[in-house]
Amino acid sequence: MRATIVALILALVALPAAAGLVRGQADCGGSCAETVVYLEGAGSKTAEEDASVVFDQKDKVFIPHLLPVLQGTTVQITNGDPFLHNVHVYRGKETVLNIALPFQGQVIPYTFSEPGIYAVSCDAHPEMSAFIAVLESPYFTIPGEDGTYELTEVPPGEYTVVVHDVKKGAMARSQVVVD
Ligand SMILES: [Cu+2]
Repeated sequence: MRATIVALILALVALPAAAGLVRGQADCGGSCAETVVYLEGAGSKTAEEDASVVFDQKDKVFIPHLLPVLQGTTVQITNGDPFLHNVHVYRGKETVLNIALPFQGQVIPYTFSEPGIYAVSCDAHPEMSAFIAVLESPYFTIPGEDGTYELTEVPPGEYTVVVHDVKKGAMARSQVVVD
């Protein structure tokens, strides 16, 4: 696995002018765990109907801690623990979803149609917290721990790169031209 990753990194380094690549360094102010990077100006898109991703709960931790998705994506909210979780999703102070998952292996699909930052908590375990970032752009990623990020297969054009700390609400914007 590690050899594969190294090979991939070498391949990218060997192609510095790869078309459609946006690469940068986010200043996350310590941890990048709550930062998402995405492009504005790529036009608004909605996920295909069959697009789905998993948002799990394991050992009283939401996995992943920050889930970025394209608007219209159906998220499979899953309980990987052998005890009850109650998933409570807020946008601002408004509850958009409040569901109990009492059984291990239980899955409840929910489609996030409205863009925005959603905070997720579990009413049964106050220590659990996570975020779901619902984006209008399909070009997004979570930076590495060192702040580096890459967006690939971006069509040519001029975009705004947004580095968004979803917990602090802080955003940094910069312009980029993709050849
Ligand atoms: Cu819980």
